[in-house]
Amino acid sequence: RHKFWETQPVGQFKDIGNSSLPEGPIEPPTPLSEVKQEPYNLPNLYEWVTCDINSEEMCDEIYNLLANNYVEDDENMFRFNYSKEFLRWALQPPGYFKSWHIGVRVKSSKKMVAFITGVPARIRVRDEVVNMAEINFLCVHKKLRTKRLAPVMIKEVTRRVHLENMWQATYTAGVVLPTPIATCQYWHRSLNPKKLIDVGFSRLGARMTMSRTIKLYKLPESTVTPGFRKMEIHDVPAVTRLIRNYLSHFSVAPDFDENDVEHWLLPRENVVDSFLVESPQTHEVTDFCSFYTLPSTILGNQNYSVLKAAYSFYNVSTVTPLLQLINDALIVAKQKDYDVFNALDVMQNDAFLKELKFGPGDGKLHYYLYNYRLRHALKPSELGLVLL
Ligand code: YNC
Ligand code: MG
Repeated sequence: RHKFWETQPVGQFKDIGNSSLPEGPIEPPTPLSEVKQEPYNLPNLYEWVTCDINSEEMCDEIYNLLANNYVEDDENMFRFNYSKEFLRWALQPPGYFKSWHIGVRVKSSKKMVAFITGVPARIRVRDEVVNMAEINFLCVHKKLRTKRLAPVMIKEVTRRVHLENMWQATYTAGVVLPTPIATCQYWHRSLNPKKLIDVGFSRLGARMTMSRTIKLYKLPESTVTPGFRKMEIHDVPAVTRLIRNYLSHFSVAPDFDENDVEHWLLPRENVVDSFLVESPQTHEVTDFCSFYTLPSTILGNQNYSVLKAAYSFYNVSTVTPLLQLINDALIVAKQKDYDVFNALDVMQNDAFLKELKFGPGDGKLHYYLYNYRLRHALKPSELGLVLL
């Protein structure tokens, strides 16, 4: 059924429920000298390219490939529209490898037709911190689909990850593959209900009028928590302590150090927003919330072309109630003109989704590990990881 995935060191469907298999790596590392030194073969018309995301021209080519060919919803009404600034951020965390930013071009025209990326991350699985690759942005041009190019892309990124002496990876996908470590759901909180209904993102509820709907989702003009402010560079040590302690409670979570926190959580305009609560009394940082910016192109609407979406990233509440903290995040997202605030049911998000008027989305997001077996699938609330 999965001609490619059956050959890979991933949990297989036939092994589900077999508790005699140990947790941990499926295959041991091989000596680096035994890792294939040359790239995998592509069909003859195509060639590999290692992408320089800092080059304006290359960044444009990658942006355009993804903007026209990357992930769409099931009804093909929306397509992710990652910005160039976002891609530069996502692909250049501390210790990144340029060799893991992999494109495929048509030899004759040099047109970019496929892409896949990895970035390094320390991911803790239960008590073990594992050096992994986070794989993302796998994309094959619409005209080259179902020609088995994706397995070649995956094998090539795997080879380049192995060359850096890393043997595990994590990734998420909307499709079911062998086999998810967790299956999560997106929830959506309307900030601009009229536009969301006009573009077909949401529907008017039963026995609801537009004006009642607008009133239902109305938010205060400004945040309510005393000491709530934007994160700044001098907050990195305090935020790192807060986040590390919080993430230690989940079965799978990143092992962030101060450099990671500075990269992933320090605010960048139109890419990532982070806020914290500094106690007006003690000046301690007690709470934190963040979201990243990922617009979607609206396909075939007369009135609107872009849906502005915020995605809940990492949140920690120790003093401010989580509901109030996230409500303040909704308020700033509304101030910044986002149309919708999205969140997965990971970590403790379940505790605020319904109360803050998020509605469940259709479609799931499956989380995976490569070359690492877990005995049982995790509940979304056991996951402390958000990928972009
Ligand atoms: C997917 N999303 O099952 P079998 S998510 C992984 N992730 O293999 P073909 C996928 N595998 O079942 P197409 C996948 N989607 O026969 C499909 N597959 O064993 C598998 N869409 O290949 C599929 N981006 O080339 C099948 O299919 C085989 O032309 C079929 O290409 C697929 O970034 C794709 O959704 C997704 O651009 C490129 O449809 C294409 O359809 C496309 O004939 C729109 O492929 C965009 C889209 C995916 C977003 C993502 C995470 C990717 C993870 C990849 C796996 C990483 C493994 C770890 C590597 C490092 C290891 C170390 C160490
Ligand atoms: Mg293909």
